[in-house]
Amino acid sequence: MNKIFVNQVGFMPDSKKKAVLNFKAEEFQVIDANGNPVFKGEVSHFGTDEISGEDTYVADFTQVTNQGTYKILAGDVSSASFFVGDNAFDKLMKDVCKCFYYLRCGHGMDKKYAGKYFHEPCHLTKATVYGEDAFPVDVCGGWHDAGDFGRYSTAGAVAVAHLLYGVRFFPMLLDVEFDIPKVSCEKGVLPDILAEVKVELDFLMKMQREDGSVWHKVTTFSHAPFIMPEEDEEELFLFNVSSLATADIAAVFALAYTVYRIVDKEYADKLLNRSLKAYKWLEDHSEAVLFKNADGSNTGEYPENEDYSNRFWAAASLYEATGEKKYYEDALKQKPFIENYDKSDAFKEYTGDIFTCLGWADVAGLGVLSLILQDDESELYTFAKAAILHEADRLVSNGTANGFGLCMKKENFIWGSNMELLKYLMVLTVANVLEPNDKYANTITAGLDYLLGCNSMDVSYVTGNGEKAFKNPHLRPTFAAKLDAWPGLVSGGPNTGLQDERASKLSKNTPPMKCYIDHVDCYSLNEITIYWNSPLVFVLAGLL
Ligand code: G3I
Ligand code: 9MR
Ligand code: ZN
Repeated sequence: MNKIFVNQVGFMPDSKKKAVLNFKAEEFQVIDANGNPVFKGEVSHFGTDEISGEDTYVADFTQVTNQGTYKILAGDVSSASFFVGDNAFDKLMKDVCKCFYYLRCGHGMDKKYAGKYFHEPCHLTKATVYGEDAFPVDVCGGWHDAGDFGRYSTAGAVAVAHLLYGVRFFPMLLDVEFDIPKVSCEKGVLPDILAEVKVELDFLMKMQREDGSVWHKVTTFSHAPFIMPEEDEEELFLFNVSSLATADIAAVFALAYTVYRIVDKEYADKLLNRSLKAYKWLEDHSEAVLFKNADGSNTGEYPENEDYSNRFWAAASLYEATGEKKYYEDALKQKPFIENYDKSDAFKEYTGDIFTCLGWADVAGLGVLSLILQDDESELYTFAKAAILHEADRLVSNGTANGFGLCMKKENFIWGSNMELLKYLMVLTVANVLEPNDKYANTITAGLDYLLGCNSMDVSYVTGNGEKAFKNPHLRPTFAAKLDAWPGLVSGGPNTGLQDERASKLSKNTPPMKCYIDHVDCYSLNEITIYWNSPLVFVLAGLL
């Protein structure tokens, strides 16, 4: 079928603007809301590529800069509408942030702010320490991870990190308001983003044991059926501690200290103490303590094969928070372990540069962000900067290999491919801070275009944002309540792995970009999680 794929949300006036056609047209027009043509141009033929399965033609309308709502017409085919203007992403940003509020567990919700999406308090009982004869522990609060009700320490730490690095790199994020209850602090009232992040930080503090180590997760033994969170009354278990979770928490608490110390010294000091406690535990346990699900348990595992990048992130983050040389030296010592761990071509093909990976598993890139913030001209700073710029250049070059200008290769279409994309856009965003360049800005724009509708599925992967936004996330609360999904949720997106039953029925020859179904059953294609929303907040913050 002939189609015009376009970002269905919008464009900043000075950004590059393009639509992609999967058919040959002599000419295309941009028409305004009254149907009047404002621009005419010719398409250029790009051809086929290995990711989209389309013979693509590109329609460039960068010259349209006046504020307004438009569509593209070519022959008798019309695109979805989109907006051009300085505030093109304002609603999107608010929606994406508000989703964290809707994912709150425990007593987190208030009808006044949640409206029809309110759910009763949930997961309130104390959690049993799995396999130990210990008193049950109160770990109430935080955010549900995703479509499931699990709460996982590494996943939570990484989502918080994306948001707080967002604040550190782009302080204007502190001005974004998204209609959540106000929270007071020493200096008055917390900015919304810090009030929301505090919910998860408070929970993560509860996940830390007296000895400084951190439980890997708290979940029921098996995933709940598709019921409301408050109806999920199965026993909660705290599964084993891991050095992965402990290091990630050491890192993210140190980062949080650098943000909260400006508004609430006492809270910030508490975070730093907790970080140091976790770090001390890591020093006393130099062997990795990895994580495997208990036999028969099917909730999220978040497995990692080693903890080098986690320890690197913890050291780099504590260095940036305290300025103490000891942590710098620790990060430096950790670096060769990361470098030497897995250098197979397949791994490189899939990850790019390991030092620019931004979670949930490989987190060295988060350490690199701390080193860049420290900006001390040290060997590690120079290394960090070069890693970001080098990876950004690789991504720019990836973008020349398909008609969509998308910085992804076929290997990147795994479970949560939209996060692979958003992590790449974070790298490009940081590169654009370090050395502003149109090539980075244009690749970021093309990535956002893809996410928001300029893709061969012709779908916006953010609920409620775009005329053809996906509608059926794998998400328990809205399904159980028979409601439309909350606006602002990022779908996991196309995944050639096709790992759930419904997805497995798609042909194995489906092009990567089309390995997607907007169906609630498809957890390997269409779930949502906190750490798929969080990198989008960072990227949008870079455009504020
Ligand atoms: O690391 C390999 C790479 O070497 C290989 O080339 C590539 C292609 O096969 O796969 C990579 O591994 C992938 C891994 O994620 C790392 O990204 C696996 O294929 C993929 O199956 C795995 O998916 C994870 C999924 O859980 C299953 O474990 C997702 O990233 C992760 O986001 C998802 O997390 C779930 C939680 O468990 C439970 N809560 C919901 C959440 C989102 O679906
Ligand atoms: O709903 C679960 C989703 O959050 C997870 O990402 C996914 C993989 O762990 O598992 C989903 O739960 C499914 C379970 O694993 C198997 N039975 C069907 C469940 C979904 O309805
Ligand atoms: Zn809950």
